[in-house]
Amino acid sequence: MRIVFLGAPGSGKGTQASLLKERLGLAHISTGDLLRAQVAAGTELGRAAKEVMARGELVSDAIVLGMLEARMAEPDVANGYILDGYPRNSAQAVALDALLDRLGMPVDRAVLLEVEDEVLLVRIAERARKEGRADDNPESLRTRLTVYQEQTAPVIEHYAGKGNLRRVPGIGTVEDIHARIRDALA
Ligand code: B4P
Repeated sequence: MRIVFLGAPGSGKGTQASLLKERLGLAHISTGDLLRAQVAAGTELGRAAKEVMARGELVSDAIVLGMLEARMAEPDVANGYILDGYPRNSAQAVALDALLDRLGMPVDRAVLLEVEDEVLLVRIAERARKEGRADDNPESLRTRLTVYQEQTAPVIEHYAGKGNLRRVPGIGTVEDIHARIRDALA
């Protein structure tokens, strides 16, 4: 199974993708996690991405695509994948289609986690308290939500047009939402 997860920051993409990876044995590819690993390692790429991420803006398409291409070449991806956090704008959606066509691994399902903004704010505030991520502050979160509305929301139409979009309510317990996702993938 090859899946793309869509949803606003805090909608539970990372949480649900980890659970699906565990249960279905798929590769979980989070561009946010890949970028944070580069920042933590202090690589040239990480240095370029660090401030952009902390502000809540999108890292350049070329950087993220290069990183994704390298990850997609790893052997575990052959069993299926969950893409979490990519694509995040229309240009990335087009680039992803081209990459996956080349690899012969097209997307089977796009899952959109739908959560109201008020709930997102509460979840991110809670994560800020627990984990202290550089972009989990009120100002960056506002930027991330605006970026999501302006740049990422159009990607939903990209997958709706292909007929493989499934909308899943993202409120409730993690297990309840997981069960809804499993139904949506069946
Ligand atoms: P991401 O790492 O993708 O961050 P995110 O959108 O906030 O989602 P995340 O997966 O972390 O949150 P989740 O919903 O799981 O991106 C971070 C930054 O990296 C971006 O702003 C950008 O700068 C850069 N970036 C990443 N990809 C890029 C790309 N393709 N192009 C350019 N730049 C890119 O969870 C949020 C919280 O909610 C968690 O604490 C969780 O415990 C909690 N939660 C989850 N489910 C819950 C539930 N059911 N009930 C209660 N709480 C729940």
